[in-house]
Amino acid sequence: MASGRRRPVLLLLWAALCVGPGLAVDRSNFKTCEQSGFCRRQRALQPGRSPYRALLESLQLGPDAARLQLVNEATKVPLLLELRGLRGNVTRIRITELNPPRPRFEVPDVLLGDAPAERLEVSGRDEGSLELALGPGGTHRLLVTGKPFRMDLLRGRELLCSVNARGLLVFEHQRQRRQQPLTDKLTGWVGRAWDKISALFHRDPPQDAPTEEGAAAEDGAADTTGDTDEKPPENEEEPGAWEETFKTHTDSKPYGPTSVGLDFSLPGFEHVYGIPEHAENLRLHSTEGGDPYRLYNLDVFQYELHTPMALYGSVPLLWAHGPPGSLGIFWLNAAETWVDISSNTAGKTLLGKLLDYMQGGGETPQTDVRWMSESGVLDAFLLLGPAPHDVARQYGMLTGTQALPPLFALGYHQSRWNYQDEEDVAAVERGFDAAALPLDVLWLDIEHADGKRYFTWDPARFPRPRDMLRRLAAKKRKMVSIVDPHIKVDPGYRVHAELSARGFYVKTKDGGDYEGWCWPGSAAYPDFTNPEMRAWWASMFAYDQYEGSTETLFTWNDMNEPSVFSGPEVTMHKDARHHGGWEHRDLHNLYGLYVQMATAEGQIQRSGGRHRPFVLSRAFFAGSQRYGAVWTGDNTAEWGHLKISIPMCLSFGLAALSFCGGDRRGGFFKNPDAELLVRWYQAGAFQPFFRAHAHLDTARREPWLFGEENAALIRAAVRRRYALLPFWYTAFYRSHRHGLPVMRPLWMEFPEDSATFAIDDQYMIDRALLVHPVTEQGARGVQVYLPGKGEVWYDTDSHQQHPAPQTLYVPVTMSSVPVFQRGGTVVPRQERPRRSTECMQGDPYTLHVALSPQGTAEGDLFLDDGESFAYHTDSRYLHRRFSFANNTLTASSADPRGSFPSPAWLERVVILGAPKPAAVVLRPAGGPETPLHFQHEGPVLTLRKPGVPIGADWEIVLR
Ligand code: NBV
Repeated sequence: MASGRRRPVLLLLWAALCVGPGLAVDRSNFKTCEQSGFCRRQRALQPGRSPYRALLESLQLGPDAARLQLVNEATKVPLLLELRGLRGNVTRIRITELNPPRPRFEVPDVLLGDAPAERLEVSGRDEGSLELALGPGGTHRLLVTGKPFRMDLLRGRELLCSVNARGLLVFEHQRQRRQQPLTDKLTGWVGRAWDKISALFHRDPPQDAPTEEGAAAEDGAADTTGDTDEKPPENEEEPGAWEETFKTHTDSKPYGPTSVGLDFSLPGFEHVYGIPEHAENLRLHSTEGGDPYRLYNLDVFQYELHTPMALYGSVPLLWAHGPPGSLGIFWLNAAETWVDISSNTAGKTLLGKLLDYMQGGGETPQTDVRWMSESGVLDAFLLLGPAPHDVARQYGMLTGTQALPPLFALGYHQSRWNYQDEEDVAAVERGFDAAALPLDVLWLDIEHADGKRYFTWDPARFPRPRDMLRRLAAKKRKMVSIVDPHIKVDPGYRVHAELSARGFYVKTKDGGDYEGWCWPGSAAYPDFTNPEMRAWWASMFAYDQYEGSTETLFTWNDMNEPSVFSGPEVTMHKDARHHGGWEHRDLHNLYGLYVQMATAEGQIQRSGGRHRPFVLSRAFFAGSQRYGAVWTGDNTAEWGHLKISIPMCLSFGLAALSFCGGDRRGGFFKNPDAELLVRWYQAGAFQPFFRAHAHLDTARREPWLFGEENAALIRAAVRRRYALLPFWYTAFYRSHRHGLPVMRPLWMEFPEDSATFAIDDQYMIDRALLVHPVTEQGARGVQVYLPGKGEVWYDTDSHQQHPAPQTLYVPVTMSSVPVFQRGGTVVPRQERPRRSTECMQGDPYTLHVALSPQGTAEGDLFLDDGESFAYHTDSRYLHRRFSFANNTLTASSADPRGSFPSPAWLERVVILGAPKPAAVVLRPAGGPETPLHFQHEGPVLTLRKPGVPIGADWEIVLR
């Protein structure tokens, strides 16, 4: 077939472009704020007096909201301000046009439903302002000032957040187009002519065109950025307001300028976090003097570190944390968005701050955040905490929590672009068995499909997919195949024929099917925003539709930003049309979420609603946590990329995306050396999604290819992961139930310890383990900060006890991954090495009890069948609690609603920090007391074979 013939040319091109030194993003493919019309317009507006006035006399108090009008004193256009106090300490601020000539886009399918609102009461009023009481018993107050419009949110007497205090509210109302400047006409004409030429070109492309870089290089050849900095005369529109060009692409903007923006001032807060996805430190930097952080889902080839550039996914949730507590700002807008951050302490050294303090306190630290979005309404939620766990719960209440993954998905995944054929798959699997390495899932990338026609198999390489899946399933292993959302335009391809016949593709502004260039060549893009299309897509996962699939085949959605090689910034034209007539501009950041949603739904349906899905997605938005896992995209085999995977996953976690990981095992691009590979495995084993993946042109790198010594180090890392699976699974259950991230910044657990606020090379898993992976080449030791005044930590290798707080130097060898268990916690483990997670079902448990200085500990264990929804629909689960106090370890039910007939039993209890007892006895509930064998060595007391069922109640007493 055509793409088959082209393959050698493509491969050569890839090889030339992708290997070798000096890989770097081509920044010219992506807009800066200056090149993005609305960002430039908004940023040109300096802080000052806001032109907006709140008409206080227009206030109407309804049962769910307070409504009042705002008016722009320059344009006289009225806006509607709606204020809601949502149950659970959340304030919602919504601003839209009072009389919109055309409805503006409001983000659907992200909020779980209308969160119950509390009635707001007027608690004070004078000529220029009014005060609304919020929260139970009026704990919070919202002071609305009329002229200029401003809002101050107070908790008691403490000011938490001011809105529009810097006067940066922008609401570009819909309008009639005024006189068009000649420059615009000319650039528009050139752009449209070029679009027509390139449309022709893309219908009949040259043989070697379909690469992302190819598209990029082609773009670079004709850079015709049309916007200028000239200020338009009064009666003309700002250049670019009604039509914008970027490189060779024209964005016809039939509705003109429609952007929205607002500033939030956060007194007392010096540290802000969140707004993934950026290849950045956890703590966000001031954007003064540079570009704002950008949220616009993009396929960024060979991304760089430490830039505010957009990446594959976006969650417009920002966290502030500091002495006032924690606070979140959730900006619900799916259009291109930029976020500016400034602070009065930015750039000041610690010494500078200290001097300020000594000279009378200096200024109160303050961070200012400014959001700017291209279209839609202004809809912001203030999550008022006050503790970090509260903010996480509040966000979970609004957008949902992490879907509980099937247990296998927490095991180890082996991927590569590409495993060549069925024999290659079998050989790799045999390799894992021979090397005694656990493995749960093997992955197939785009080459497995017939000419990149997803939902099919290459007949020569994968002639018997069902048999292949059955062979894997017999070993209790699964497979994931890739299903991308770009669909090959080929009338003989059933998926395309149906999508086009049903009118399910995204349309161009002129009403035809939108086509772009992607892996299969000319491709069209299903309109995932259309619920009917999503239902159809979901039906494609039925076993008789997706031929060759079985219940052990799961899905990977890649390129769903969506990636369009021939489109502006390698994505879809903003003036493309979706269901309901909405422009792509309005909902760009939602597209990827919908792809994952429809795919997950398909997997659920194919099992008759019984089984939990597993779908990995590259693009995401707020709410994506409900549909599966995400990863950090195409990283590079460099130490910096290994290091950045920690803060990236931490900021995903803050956005409720707990199921996150970077491409493990050495990075996607380039070839890692053995040291980097081993360190990557060790770090990956302690991150939620644990997958090895590699680019097509990299050398094969299955662990056994690096010699026995390195294979042994990797084996140890992977086995360590498997031993901790009960702990991971329980953490995921907590994340699912309560919205708490699995992988957490230290400050989430130690919110008062300011030494933790900027740490992002170590983190907590749930509340019990502190991990500091080795991410430096040639490291001989790492500095680990152990937080918590009056607490203790136990090194999980040496079991040595360390008091906190302190910074501890931990010497490391190639086998070390510094992990500490917090005193006062219990960690459940399953310590028998097995082939896969399914083989561990029913295996006995070991409890690691780490005592606090007070001699206490608490922990839990969640278990179920690991695959179905029965935990939810039929309460088929066990949630056990273990607590240690007064020399007694007690097992009880953490949730008596659940029951599950697990054959598993308790094999061992390891107690850290206990003095040597004279005797140890087991008291099963209702049974006779029996003595237990024990061993006491150094700080470790080991109790052998309590032998009680894991679901039973019992006590173990140390005498
Ligand atoms: O499908 C091929 C790759 C995939 O291996 C990778 O993980 C994705 O992030 N895909 C991107 C497309 C091409 C990348 C250069």
